[in-house]
Amino acid sequence: MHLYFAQHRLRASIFLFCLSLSFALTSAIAQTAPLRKAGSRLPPTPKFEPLIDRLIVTPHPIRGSKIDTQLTQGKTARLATLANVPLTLDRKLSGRAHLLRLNAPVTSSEARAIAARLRHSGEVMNAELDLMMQADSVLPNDPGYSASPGQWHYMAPTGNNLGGADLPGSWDLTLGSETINVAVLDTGYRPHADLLSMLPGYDFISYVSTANDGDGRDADASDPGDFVAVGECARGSAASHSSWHGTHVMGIVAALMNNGLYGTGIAPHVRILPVRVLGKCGGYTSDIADALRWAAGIDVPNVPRNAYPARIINLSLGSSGTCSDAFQRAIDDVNALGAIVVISSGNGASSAVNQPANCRGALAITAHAVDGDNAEYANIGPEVIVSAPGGGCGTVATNCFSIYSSNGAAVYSLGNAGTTTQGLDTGAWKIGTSMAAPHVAGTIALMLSLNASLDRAEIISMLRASARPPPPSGACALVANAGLCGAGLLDALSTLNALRARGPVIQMETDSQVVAPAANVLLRGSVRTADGHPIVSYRWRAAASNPASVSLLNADQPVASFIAPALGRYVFTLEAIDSAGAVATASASVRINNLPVTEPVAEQQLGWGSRLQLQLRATDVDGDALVFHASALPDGASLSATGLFTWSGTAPVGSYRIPWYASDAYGESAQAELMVTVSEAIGNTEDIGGVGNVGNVGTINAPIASSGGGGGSLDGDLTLWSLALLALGRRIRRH
Ligand SMILES: [Ca+2]
Ligand SMILES: [Ca+2]
Ligand SMILES: [Ca+2]
Ligand SMILES: [Ca+2]
Repeated sequence: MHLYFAQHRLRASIFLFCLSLSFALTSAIAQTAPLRKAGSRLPPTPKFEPLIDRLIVTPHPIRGSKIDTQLTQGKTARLATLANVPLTLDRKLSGRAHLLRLNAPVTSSEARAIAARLRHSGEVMNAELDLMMQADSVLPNDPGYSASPGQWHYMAPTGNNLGGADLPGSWDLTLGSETINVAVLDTGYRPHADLLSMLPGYDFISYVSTANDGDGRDADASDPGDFVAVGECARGSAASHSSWHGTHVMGIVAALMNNGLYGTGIAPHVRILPVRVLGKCGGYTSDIADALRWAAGIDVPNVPRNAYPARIINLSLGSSGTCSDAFQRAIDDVNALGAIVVISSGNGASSAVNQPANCRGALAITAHAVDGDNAEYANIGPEVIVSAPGGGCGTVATNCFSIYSSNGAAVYSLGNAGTTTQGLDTGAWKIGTSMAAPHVAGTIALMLSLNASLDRAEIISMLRASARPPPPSGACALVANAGLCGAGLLDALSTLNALRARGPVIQMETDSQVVAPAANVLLRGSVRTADGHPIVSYRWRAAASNPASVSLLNADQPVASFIAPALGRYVFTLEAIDSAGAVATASASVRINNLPVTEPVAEQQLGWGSRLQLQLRATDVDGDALVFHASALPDGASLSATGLFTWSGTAPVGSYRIPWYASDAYGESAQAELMVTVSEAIGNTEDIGGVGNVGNVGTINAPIASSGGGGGSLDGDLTLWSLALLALGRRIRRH
């Protein structure tokens, strides 16, 4: 076994030598191992939200006010008309509430719109979704988490999976805090349905040919793809598809949990700061060193200051060689600010850790397979802190290929279907030390969410002390490798338990609130103390970066409060000190959300059979994106999510009141009514507008058959058509 291992490392060193020659001009490459054995066990890629088929509706308490006290089948029918969906009364609940059923499940966003229509009708006091609650024990429902082999790399170590990072128990303590920022220096990000919106990052790639986005450095850190043709990176280098490597790494840190999509991340509530440093063929040391400093909040010439400094910086990249001076000085600078730099050890199958993971002050992370054995590709060395799941085959496995399904499993996270430029969202399996590093970055994010006062040395010491020993049959148990694999296998739950033994930790019960202006906002931290050490002091403080000052009530208690200002996002930090003098701090964020405001629309006149098209408008002082919707639209009318209302007046002559809504991202809606009078007018009423001077597109008198969007011109055909419709219309109206 030992002999095999020695030969293996020797072969790998020759390979590495060739690799470093072919990449002589390229400083750093993403450390995803090639997916040589990509299996067929992909979990299904869902394209839907969770489905909802029940609503809880509460009538008004006092008789005589619209729908009161008790729902009946008749009143339910009226609500169905208002909501514009079939509804049936299921049963009466406690506290005047009633359970209504939709006749078919709808997506949760549709269900929210239906509930909003009922609330805004004023007919009932409240309407809300009958949501499935989760047990306090957090087990993700995301399909990619539990599909076989699923996200084995997060699970508790058991059976054939000795490599799991032991997250499920950790998630009972925290899912991360929205106030913890994790910078990911990588290929940039793809906007993905399973990733929360990114913090405003930066693209540090100076060289246009590497950048592949048409220019040098810029403020858009999205990933345009890093596909290369044969010979593009070096003479004879292979072609490859776009990797979407950064999106995969970000998904491991913070993919959303319990949203029914893909898998989950380790710390789904933390925010990702995307910093783009890798493009076609890799990225340069000069750009990466600048990006390291910027990510931590240090100014870089000709780049706007980073408004969201990160405590944790993940680099899943590197190249062979000793730590360059440029990297060492950048890491020294960010460590001095308290930032923690987590770096993959490299995929050279070598006993030397790549740079910059081998720099002083970096947390070098090697990778292991599902069985806990050091991965066959993973570099090891004295700089390694711990090993984390990277997938692939273990080093000592002699028949990994044949038992791939249990021993060679890859790490499941987020990807993109595009082979060159971007395509649709996907899940993706990848293997490499690139995947191991973000497991540690995510775990540190959980630690800092429970206690942001921890310093680098304490974090390293807890990660090491709580690591599990590597399996005795694996490469890291060999005498020849003593001291080269770090302290063992990452164990998130043991690490968080070590954190709790050290002193108090804070579970922020109001981690991230959205409130209305002038609301009385409660800030609620619950503190878990270490044995025998009660808390002697609490102190809430407002962050210096808040947009305005607020006065905090009960700032020396675990629950403080303040009155919400008119606008903006506020951060507050709770500090708790126990009787042994141990300190914990944690932060909570509060976003003030205002209702959207609709712009008035003048009454519209529509000749029967003509086509009305107009842009409805609304504003949101918070800058939220708005979604338009309507209930009970007349036949032939439609309203797009962007507010484009279109109607051919084929309903009977008369006046129509059409309620419409604009909703922001937090489910707050403004209601307005569009008044349309359909008249018998013959000919062409080239009138309308009615939206004042805000760019309405007016009424277009055009044949329905050519309603592709252009304005109609009054030509002979149109006149004939109008007359024909008029005749048809009269015939209909006689019935
Ligand atoms: Ca650019
Ligand atoms: Ca860019
Ligand atoms: Ca998910
Ligand atoms: Ca808003």
